[in-house]
Amino acid sequence: MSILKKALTTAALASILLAGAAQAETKRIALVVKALGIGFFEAANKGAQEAAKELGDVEIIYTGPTDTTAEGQIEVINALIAQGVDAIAISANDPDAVAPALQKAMERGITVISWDSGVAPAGRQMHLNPSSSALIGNTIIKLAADNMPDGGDVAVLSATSTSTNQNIWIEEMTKVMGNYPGVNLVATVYGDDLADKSYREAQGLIASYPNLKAIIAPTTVGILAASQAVTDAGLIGKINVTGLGLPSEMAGAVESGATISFAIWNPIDLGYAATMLAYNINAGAATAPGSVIPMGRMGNATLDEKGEAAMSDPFTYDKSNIEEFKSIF
Ligand code: RAM
Repeated sequence: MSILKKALTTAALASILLAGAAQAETKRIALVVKALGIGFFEAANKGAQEAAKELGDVEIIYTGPTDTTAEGQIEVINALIAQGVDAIAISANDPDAVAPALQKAMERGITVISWDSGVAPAGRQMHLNPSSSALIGNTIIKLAADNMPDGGDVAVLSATSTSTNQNIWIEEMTKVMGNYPGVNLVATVYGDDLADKSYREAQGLIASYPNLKAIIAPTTVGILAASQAVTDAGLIGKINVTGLGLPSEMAGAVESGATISFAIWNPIDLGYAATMLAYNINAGAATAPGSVIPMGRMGNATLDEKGEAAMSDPFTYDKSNIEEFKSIF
């Protein structure tokens, strides 16, 4: 073999080996969402992709069931275990039902964290809350009460009845209802984060409670559907729809007056932070209470005694600022 040929062969071999090594080192992080087709999670995926790009050696698998069920998520988790992914970062439809499948994943060496909607501690290594749950609970009732000077009836339109995050926020909200003496919570209904079911549930509230002054929907799917139901019923100005929404989806409702104001944190940042945490835990970061785990441009997460951390405060949107944010998320 000529020297030149030998050099070429060696170079080719080396590049094949290098390519193989690079491939083996790529970390596959699955972002498991409550259901596909929800704008909030698509925005979170943008943040996850941004984190992957920044980290360089990460592939994001954005996945979830077609509707917001724990059964659907369990199927997804089992498929991810079979694929041998490196990490799973899940927003859970039920804190307990998905835990056994996630325990199986951890037994196989897969890093598991929850974000947005939590998993019971036994089923994950940590949980990232978007914000303080108490602050979110306070915010959603305040948004309604501040526009009800004479008090009156309010109802909650939530996501699923097993959704960890909405249930905690509603619980935190009811704890502070005493601060709003004239405001009565008359019902809590569930639209399952499905647009059509949420719309029908909002119609049901409107029909059942003629004195309703506000619908509080702590879900981006619910708030949009409720604002449409109120608009279609000709009740803008009578029933204010508030809660947690995306500026991109709620701009029309704010313009029409169906929604005076609503709140949310940045879902892109949340997906970015969850990805950074999954990556760093997979790389060996500790998850004992008190551990500090870096989240790239989002700073550090400090785990509390329940293995939870919070990202940032919710922000309120209304006519004065929605234009600025509706093209971002
Ligand atoms: C929906 C989902 C999500 C929640 C937001 C506010 O998109 O239920 O879990 O965080 O609303």
